Amino acid sequence: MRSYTANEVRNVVLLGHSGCGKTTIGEAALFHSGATSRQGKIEDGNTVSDYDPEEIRRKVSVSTSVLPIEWKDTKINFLDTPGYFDFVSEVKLAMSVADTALTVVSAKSGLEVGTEKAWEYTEEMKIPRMFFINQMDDESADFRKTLEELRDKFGKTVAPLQVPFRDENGILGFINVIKRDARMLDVATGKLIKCDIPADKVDEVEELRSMVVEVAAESDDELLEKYFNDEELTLEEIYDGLKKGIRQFSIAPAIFGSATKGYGIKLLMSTLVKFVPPSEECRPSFECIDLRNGENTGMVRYNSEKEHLACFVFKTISDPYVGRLNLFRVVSGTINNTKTVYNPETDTYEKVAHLYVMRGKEQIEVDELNAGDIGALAKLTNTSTQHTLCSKYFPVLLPKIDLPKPVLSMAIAPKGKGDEDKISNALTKIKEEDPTLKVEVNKETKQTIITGVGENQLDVVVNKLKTKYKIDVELSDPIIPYRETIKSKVKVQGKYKKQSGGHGQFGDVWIEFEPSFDMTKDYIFEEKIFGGAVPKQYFPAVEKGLQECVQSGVLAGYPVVGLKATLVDGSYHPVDSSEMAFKMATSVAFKEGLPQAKPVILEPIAHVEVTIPDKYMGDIMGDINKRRGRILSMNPENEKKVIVAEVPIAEMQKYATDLRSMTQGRGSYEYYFERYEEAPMDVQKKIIESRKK
Ligand SMILES: Nc1nc2c(ncn2[C@@H]2O[C@H](COP(=O)(O)OP(=O)(O)OP(=O)(O)O)[C@@H](O)[C@H]2O)c(=O)[nH]1
Ligand SMILES: [Mg+2]
Repeated sequence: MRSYTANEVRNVVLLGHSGCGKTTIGEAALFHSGATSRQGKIEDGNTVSDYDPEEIRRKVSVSTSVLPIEWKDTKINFLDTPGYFDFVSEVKLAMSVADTALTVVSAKSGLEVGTEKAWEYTEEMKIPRMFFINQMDDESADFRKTLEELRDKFGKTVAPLQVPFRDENGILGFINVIKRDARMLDVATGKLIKCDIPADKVDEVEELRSMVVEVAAESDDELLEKYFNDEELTLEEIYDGLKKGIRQFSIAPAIFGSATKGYGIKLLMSTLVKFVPPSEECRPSFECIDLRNGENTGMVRYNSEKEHLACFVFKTISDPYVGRLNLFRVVSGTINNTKTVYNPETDTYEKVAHLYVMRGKEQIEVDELNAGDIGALAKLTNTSTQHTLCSKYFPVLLPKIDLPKPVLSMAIAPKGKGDEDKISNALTKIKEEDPTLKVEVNKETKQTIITGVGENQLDVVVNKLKTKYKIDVELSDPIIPYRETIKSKVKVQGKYKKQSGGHGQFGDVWIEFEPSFDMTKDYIFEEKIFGGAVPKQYFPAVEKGLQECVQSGVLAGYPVVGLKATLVDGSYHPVDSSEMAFKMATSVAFKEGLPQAKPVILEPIAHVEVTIPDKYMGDIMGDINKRRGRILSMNPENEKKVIVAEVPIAEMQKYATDLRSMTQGRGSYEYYFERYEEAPMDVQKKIIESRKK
């Protein structure tokens, strides 16, 4: 593959709801551009993009693949992203290195949540966009309805460049709206043959044409004037207007086709080359931090091979079969296989021995890559996703993008004995590939907890462990770290006495237990001993005893917090008393005293912020109430609402899944531990019961 410059490259991210056909479009583009000799199918598990065993098994994409194709002296790097919402970080990272978004919509399903989200992302990131309305070969495909839904939702920005139609035999044809040129499918050859515009389509074509011409004219003052003077715009002028409109985000052209049948795929590639601005124009520069003189912000790097080198790593693959690879976009300058690059994040140098262009999992070795292009480096030891690689003499840091916070936690444990060490190594590797996966060992419960964005993501982790690392694991709800405390004051005696011949044991304490009201500390210990009733040397033993006792409360064995213990009296024996005996005496006092001091169970409460479209407000608030939550406020944020609430963590365990089903994936949330609170009586009873089992 030859090297391309930023004015010859289009980095196109494929977006859209799961199942709309993104991977199949990538596959069709590879085939129709001649990059591959046959077109793979999702059903056969042999597409270039979905090569991972998990993708083949599920028949959906779980991670982004790069699919470079060469078309009309231009390189189009398709970035095929997963449509499942759990993998949105893959989408966002792919978008961070793309210049244009191609949102795919199924003409069978019409507008879906994934289509809306794709639009939101392109609005956030301000990148030019285009639609491909796919699955037109299907009998149930409804192009009119799909287009209307798109225009209802996104306005007249959506500009159809074609009108599809079916003849009386159901055979498909397409009319080029701008050229007023109709083509009919020749069933025998699969080719499109020129034909007349069907009489019943003439008005429709004219109507759509004037819509497209109007938006094209609006992108340029001169064209607009001509348009208002009722002068006919030339084809070139319309094309120019479209190009400008795409660059200014005011036009998102829509074309139609079928990925499985290959209809519209060449047109798609040609449209990307002809109408979509090259990388250099879409993303002329990138903001970065200049590291030469401290950390200077506000600097930019131009998307040009003449600049100093800076690359942004948007993906790390760490796989026992594929090896370790870092995929990056050259943001500025040129990288070649003789260079050493600097990673300012880890302050290390990485050697560039082999430089690749990735096509799915295939590594195609190249000598150099210029600004605007996408490539990969193997075996970098200190580099991973969101890192910058740059010239050591002109170091810069490219900004990281915000990724969704992991919210769904599960405890993970190996089924087989002896896999504990293996599992933690494997999880480290999987985590490297997935920046939204969190892995930690809970000190209190000793459970390994994995936290992700959704159930599918965690399920992928389980399957990767099984197939790639040969470790069988099971997931369970994490143990909730309840606490115990007391609500009243008691004064009790704890006496420990043993006389079994020879040297005896004697310790005797009077302790006052009361609430300290400080739930961040387990206990506060004081002594008010007068006249040496307990000799000073035994005070530390009493405290030690207390320290051990608070590990396990008297109700359900959970750690005790918010306790104040004051040693007020006691007695000792000059020979039999010992530290050990005083520690035991304290334990007796604790076990005697706490049950009398109104012990209660405390549960962890989370601060929760749920972001949802307006129409779900009622449902979500009702649901939070059912979860024993308290709503603190409701605030507007862009087009959405944020509900701020406090909810017991025990009630939040499956919230990621439930919120998704309540909002069809439109809602998101974040939460963090806020404080402990006394659990309601019925909840306490259940907790105590379940600990007895
Ligand atoms: N009839 C028909 N089926 C299609 C077409 N394009 C894709 N499909 C089928 O639709 C299903 C989903 O296609 P994919 O390419 O996996 O869709 P995707 O958008 O990549 O899905 P995710 O990876 O889950 O986001 C597969 O069974 C494809 O064979 C098409 O043009 N016509
Ligand atoms: Mg896919």
